[in-house]
Amino acid sequence: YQEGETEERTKGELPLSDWFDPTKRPEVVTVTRWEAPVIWEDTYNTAVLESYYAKRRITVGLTVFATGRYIDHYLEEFITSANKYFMAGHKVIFYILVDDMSRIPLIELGPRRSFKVFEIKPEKRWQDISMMRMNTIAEHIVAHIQYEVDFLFCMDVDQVFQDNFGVETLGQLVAQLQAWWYKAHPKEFTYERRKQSAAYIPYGRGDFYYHAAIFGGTPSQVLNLTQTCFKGILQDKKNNIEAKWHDESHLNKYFLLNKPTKILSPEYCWDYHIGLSSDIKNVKLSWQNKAYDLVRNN
Ligand code: 2GW
Ligand code: MN
Repeated sequence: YQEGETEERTKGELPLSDWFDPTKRPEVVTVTRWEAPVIWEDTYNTAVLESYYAKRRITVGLTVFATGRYIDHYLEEFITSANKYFMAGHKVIFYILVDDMSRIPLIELGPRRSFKVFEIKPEKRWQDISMMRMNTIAEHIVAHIQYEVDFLFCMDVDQVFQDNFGVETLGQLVAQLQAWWYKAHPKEFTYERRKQSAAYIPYGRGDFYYHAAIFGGTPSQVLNLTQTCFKGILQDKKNNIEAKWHDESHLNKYFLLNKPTKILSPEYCWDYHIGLSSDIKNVKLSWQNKAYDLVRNN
């Protein structure tokens, strides 16, 4: 395989130096080897970004899946907090995918926010629930999302927004650093290490351990990502192998070969169980407690 930079990385974007200052956080990695920004609190200028995006009248999409008990456990808090903190002031469309329409909570959204609900068929295994999202997202991008939004994020439902998750996160292809691994050495990353899997990454390779709980970009970039990951998932099924962390393993392989044009610091998806860290200055979204006893029955 060949690693390459994602094409058109800065097409139509505000020049990085106008709003991003990597020297503001010298204690953490703020620029990758391939010169993509890693967005940390204090590195970005919100005023400059907001005036740029106000003129462009952007719409941002956000997909979220909830099946089974995840509807009652997590969906309401996720949407309620996103309503408040996700792209505040900008037009947002929530794409909510559930296996039971009748259990959608009643949610009042603020101005410039709307939602579309879709029914998906329940999968028997939780691994398949997680992995099938790649296919469902791709299908919805092709069918309608590509005509409806300028940027799209795809997120896990078991998390809650705590503060502004704003336009500084927008880009062609956006990846999230996994909070537990952002300081680890690549040889420790829990990538898929078996050659038989499409998600295989050999020891000695890999840049970061990315979290599948948040990824995004333009609809065309997210389409390519989700289609490619799903192809890998299907190939693995044919070969009777399942990657260690399911869709997340395939996502990490994708981002190895297609470098993200922007990376979000763990402040954008923090797990408070890690404990206090001086690197984490402003938590924008935090993991919810896992109700394993309730939800993981296999
Ligand atoms: C998942 C695991 C065990 C039992 C149930 C489920 C489950 C997941 C479910 O019953 N219903 C449901 O809608 N989901 C969706 O799949 C939901 O959107 C959830 O956020 C997502 C991923 O499952 P989750 O959040 O329980 O898995 P995590 O937090 O351990 O996720 C990481 O690893 C996953 C693969 O194992 C995914 O890559 C995920 O994106 C990662 O954050
Ligand atoms: Mn999750």
